[in-house]
Amino acid sequence: MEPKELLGKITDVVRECGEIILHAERGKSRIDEKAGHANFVTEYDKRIQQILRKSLLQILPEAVFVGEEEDIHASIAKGYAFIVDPIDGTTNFIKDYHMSVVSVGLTLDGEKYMGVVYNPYSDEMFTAVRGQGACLNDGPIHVSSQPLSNGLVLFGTAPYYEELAKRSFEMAYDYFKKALDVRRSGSAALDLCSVAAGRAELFFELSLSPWDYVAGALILEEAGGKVTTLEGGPLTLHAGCSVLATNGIA
Ligand code: 2AM
Ligand code: CA
Repeated sequence: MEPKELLGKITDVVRECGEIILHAERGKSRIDEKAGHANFVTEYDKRIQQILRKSLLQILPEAVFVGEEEDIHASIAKGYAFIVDPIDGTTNFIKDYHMSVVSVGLTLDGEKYMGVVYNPYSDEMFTAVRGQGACLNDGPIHVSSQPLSNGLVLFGTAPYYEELAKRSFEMAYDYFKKALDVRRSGSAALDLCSVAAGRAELFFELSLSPWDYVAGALILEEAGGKVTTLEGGPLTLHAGCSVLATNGIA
């Protein structure tokens, strides 16, 4: 299938899932706590993941499917693999904070190939195909050319690993002193897209999972940004790692 056709089919599915987030019946969503501090899952996370699994595998039946709400350890080294977060920003969703996205990454032979991140609250569809640039809705996007001193720093607090909290806030304080200000959205996928769209200059979080960053990392790279672990190595796509994303200058 042509990349453009494939991307179109994926964005159609993701948009439908965004509608479910928008029209979720507040209060009817049963909340379960997963392992770790502030690590929640709702019926909607599970329901949207089921829809994504069914619809995405209809588009590419040969693909492996890895989703946040299932403990799947399938190999992504060969062929296509969808790496999916049905709701990135689940705590925001529970609080009705309007800062949650659907994130679908597609890898090919273990490399990032396509990324789709949809914010239903703002109706913003971020997309990228490897080697073809990144888009927001129908237009191309590019990272900013601002230095850190004139930049916004986004960060995640890795809230389910309490032992990382102190270091997260120390780093945030260091960046706060060097940059214009800091922000914390609660969705790593959205933060990566915000740097990609030139709305912020840097994002970091000490521990994330592949479904939080595969799609957003490709979108950022295709928008001209740079993303590595905090140590400067490549992000791992089969297992979690830390994330440091910049516009390439900050
Ligand atoms: P979520 O909303 O899909 O759970 C918040 O700091 C960021 O970390 C969000 O993108 C959040 O995704 C993600 N996150 C939540 N729980 C996590 C976990 N157990 N491991 C890694 N990342 C997680
Ligand atoms: Ca999630």
